[in-house]
Amino acid sequence: MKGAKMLIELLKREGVEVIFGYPGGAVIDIYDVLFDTPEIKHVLVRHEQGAAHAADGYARTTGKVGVCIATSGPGATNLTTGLATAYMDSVPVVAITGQVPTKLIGKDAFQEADVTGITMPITKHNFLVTHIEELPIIVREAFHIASTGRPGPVLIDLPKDVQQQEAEFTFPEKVEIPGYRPTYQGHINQINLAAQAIEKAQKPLLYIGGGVIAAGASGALRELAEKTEIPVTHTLMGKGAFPEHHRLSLGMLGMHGTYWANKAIMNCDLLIAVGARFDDRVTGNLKTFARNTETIIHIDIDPAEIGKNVKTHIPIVGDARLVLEELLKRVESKKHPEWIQEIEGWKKEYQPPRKESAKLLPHTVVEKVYQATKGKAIVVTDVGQHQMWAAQIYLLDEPRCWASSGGLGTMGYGLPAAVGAQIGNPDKLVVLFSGDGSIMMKIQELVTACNYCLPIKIFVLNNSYLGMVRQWQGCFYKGRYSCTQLKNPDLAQLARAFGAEGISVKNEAELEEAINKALSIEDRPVLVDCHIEEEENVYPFVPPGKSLDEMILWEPGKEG
Ligand SMILES: Cc1ncc(C[n+]2csc(CCOP(=O)(O)OP(=O)(O)O)c2C)c(N)n1
Repeated sequence: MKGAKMLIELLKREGVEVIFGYPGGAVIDIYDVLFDTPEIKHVLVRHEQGAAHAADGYARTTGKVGVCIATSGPGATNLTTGLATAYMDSVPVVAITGQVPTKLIGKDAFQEADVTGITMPITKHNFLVTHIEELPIIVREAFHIASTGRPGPVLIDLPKDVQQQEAEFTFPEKVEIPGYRPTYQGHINQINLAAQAIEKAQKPLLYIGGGVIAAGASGALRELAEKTEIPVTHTLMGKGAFPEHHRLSLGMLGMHGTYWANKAIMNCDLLIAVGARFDDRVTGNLKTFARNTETIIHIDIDPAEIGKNVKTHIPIVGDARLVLEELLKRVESKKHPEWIQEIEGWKKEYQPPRKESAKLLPHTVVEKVYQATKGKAIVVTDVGQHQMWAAQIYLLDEPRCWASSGGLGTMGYGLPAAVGAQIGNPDKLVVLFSGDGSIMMKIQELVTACNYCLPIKIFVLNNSYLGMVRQWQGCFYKGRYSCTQLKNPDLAQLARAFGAEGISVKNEAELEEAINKALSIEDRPVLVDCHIEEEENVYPFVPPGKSLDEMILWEPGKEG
């Protein structure tokens, strides 16, 4: 069997149903096989970065490994932003890139790039296949590495001549990689220590991240929180891991988190971090982070995360679900009425003010979309203020309903990720919140969405600014708005040119009708261009480097 055919057979055996990609000379053999492979749906994107983000959006919302493919050289380098995005957020993706024939490697051949070298720091692992005999085990290992332990992207660079070589097809039953043995079971002694700490704590707090979703630990987490009455705050990546409407949910913490979540972090005596990595957007000033906390428990599958940013007293390396299940057996039912009351007090002390404005407010857009979709959509975002408004206002009760670039903060992620999410969840409603800056970064993927009749609902919070950067310029650079004002095309008209529905909304009165129309369209994407108040800022806001209790709660001079 030829290498290209062997690759596709191996992908089928791995259960791959869809590949996002873009052809080119170095992968033409693979595309030739795909031509005769109806079992695998190939989604033709319009830029390789879109393929990587689509594979990522597919993976985040389905829990399966996302697969993307690109040709050598520029095709492969275009994938890199998507791979780095997936890497930073621990998303399982397998990327396949064509490479120049083995004998030309290192000779500056046409469309040659050292892709394994380039992607080394932004993939969990990568492979250059130099002999066809290695292909079966490499593909198996790639899927194994991408989806086990701490998930992440894995790249397979496949030279053109290897695709054309012949060998017998094999499918290795077992994958055993020397030196790669993720620890799943947490150490029992450590789990016992954690149970004791929970028993002793007066003001415990769970701080959860995307690792809870990756491990399928939401159920165990909820049981633990309820049994021991421990309030829960989540990161941007952990959105949906614990129901946001639950009485024990404090919402998101960190730079744009809730006032009460950040207060709770600064006042808890026990902090239990699960599948979270103490990112600087979460901790604020590390010196003062959780300054009253006596004990920090950190549960994570990746030992490299433990103690990286904060000192941990009880480290537990293991799979979040397995560790929480063990922990559950060892803790007694508890109540913390005083602690809960203290938190309720913070909630009462500060409620975000409702602003009145003649212009359309971003909050109103997210709120109305939330109401119209009954909170049941898969929500995808781009990066900027709109991302934070979506995170703050569109509350989610289920895991895998949220796809947003957290670690890398990649503008342009949203539209292709929404394509991946909709392909992976054909029966679900997919809503994208984007900004006028972000949408233009990957607008070409609107063609993809149109070509595959994907009914994605795109809401652009159009403020004619690179809003988040403008906010920082306003707060820290004396309002010197250098290069952040945008002169945009008519986005609704642009959407129509692509073959999508395009609606322009200028005020609240038009919004409801637009949302209803958008929700009624089932055969193509809809872009609702919402012209919002231009200089609206995101609050609350912990300025960079400040402590979590130094939040700016609302616009200076406006209230409070
Ligand atoms: C690829 C990329 N380039 C630059 C940035 C820096 N950046 C972060 S937020 C932002 C502004 C985003 O503007 P827009 O998409 O219009 O959203 P808004 O903040 O206005 O809601 C920029 C430029 C980034 N995150 N990603």
